Amino acid sequence: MMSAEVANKLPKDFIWGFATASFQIEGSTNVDGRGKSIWDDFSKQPKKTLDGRDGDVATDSYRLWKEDIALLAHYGVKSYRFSLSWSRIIPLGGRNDPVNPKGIAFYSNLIDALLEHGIIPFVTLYHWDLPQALHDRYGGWLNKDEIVQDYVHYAKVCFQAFGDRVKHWLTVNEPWCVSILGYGRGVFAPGRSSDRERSPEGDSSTEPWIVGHSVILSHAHAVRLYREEFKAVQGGQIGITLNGDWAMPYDDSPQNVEAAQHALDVDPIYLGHYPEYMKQMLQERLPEFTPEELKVVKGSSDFYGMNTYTTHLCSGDDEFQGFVEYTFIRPDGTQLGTQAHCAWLQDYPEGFRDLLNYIWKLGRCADLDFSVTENGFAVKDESSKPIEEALQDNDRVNYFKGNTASIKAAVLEDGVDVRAYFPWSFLDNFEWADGYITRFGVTYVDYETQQRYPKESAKFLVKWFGDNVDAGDR
Ligand code: PNW
Repeated sequence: MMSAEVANKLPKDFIWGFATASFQIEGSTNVDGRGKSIWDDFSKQPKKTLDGRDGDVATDSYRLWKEDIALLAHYGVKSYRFSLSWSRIIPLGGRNDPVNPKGIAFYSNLIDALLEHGIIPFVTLYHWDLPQALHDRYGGWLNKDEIVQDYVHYAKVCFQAFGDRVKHWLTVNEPWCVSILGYGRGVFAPGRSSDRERSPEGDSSTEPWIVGHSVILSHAHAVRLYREEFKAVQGGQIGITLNGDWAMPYDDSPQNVEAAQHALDVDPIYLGHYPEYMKQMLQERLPEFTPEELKVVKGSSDFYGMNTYTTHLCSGDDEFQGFVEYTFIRPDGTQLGTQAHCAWLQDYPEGFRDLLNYIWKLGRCADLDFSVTENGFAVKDESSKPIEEALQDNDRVNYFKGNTASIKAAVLEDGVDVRAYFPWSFLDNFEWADGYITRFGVTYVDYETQQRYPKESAKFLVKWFGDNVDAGDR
């Protein structure tokens, strides 16, 4: 019989750890044969990052990886989610281009060292750092036929090199950011947009949907390859991770209720088709899947991977056409929660619990379990404070207090089967268009010395998981 204490804890196989991504932490962009990624030059162009700084050094983790693993082990994490740099592994990116043994060796050593410390590697193949050569050669994600083949080849190289030890694969991180931020708003590399003040070329009315389509197909073909050629022997799981924030109607008017529902609609990987309202809105601008492609796309994730940060209030105008407006301000003028350093994030843990329940009900139909692969908070003014003060990251501690309580309630009271939880991020790091000004880390990084300092939030999370996950027989 389970003791009362065990029943009050998350199950012993619950995975928790911290997440990062290659371009945000590695630096050393021109060593050991690495090719350029689309973020290398983009981040060096004027006004692309808030502080004008690039990713050449970042948190220097390509050199300091042993220290980083020692810190992860000190925290006692069960797992570490990180991404592979395509440009280190195949510097020019393509299926006929050479593989770089030094790139393979770097990740191979990293994986071995994690395993030696008992830390499970959770590996993302693509976290936005496309090899520049593929963008220059044929337009990168804009060219479906070429990119699908090159991406699948890259995935195959990784399954062959690391799949004996890696049992948790994520194909792509957040297709929404890749397509909308990279090709619609143009704020992320490669920075294409119809806004000519921002970008010399690009068409925001078509390109995001072409890119989204290529990303979904690349993911799906890599999963098919894994299932056909690797899964039986290597025995891992593979899936994609999507942005998914909770959406509530601004008020109870029918168009706002509909707007919130649209904001939650899932994509072809789970539905087997694009949501109806998207087809209506975009008409011929939305690419169609051939019946053959759909067979590969539908069901192409072993689990539902979700990056979630916040909750929005949603509204649609009177003639609701599918375009959703988002706000954090309720009709009575109050804010939903504490504002983070970035505009798109407020702390609202109730929404997190609702989202966990909503996704679980959706996924149960398709027999999927799910993992929260990112969740985190950027504290206001953190970068301008002295280190000692920045380590007292109370707003982040409150955020994680609320969200860990929501996970626990969802699992133990609502019966939601969440398998993993990865706070973003292990370290302060290169926060894309925000440069180094916006910090998401549970570990403070002094960018002068590259010293790491655990913040209160790291201490809170380490203790919380120690107290709230069943330790089993260990
Ligand atoms: C995610 N938004 O990006 C990424 O996966 C991380 O690399 C990143 O550092 C982290 O969240 C924090 O930003 C997002 O505008 C970027 O809603 C923008 C949005 C959401 C997620």
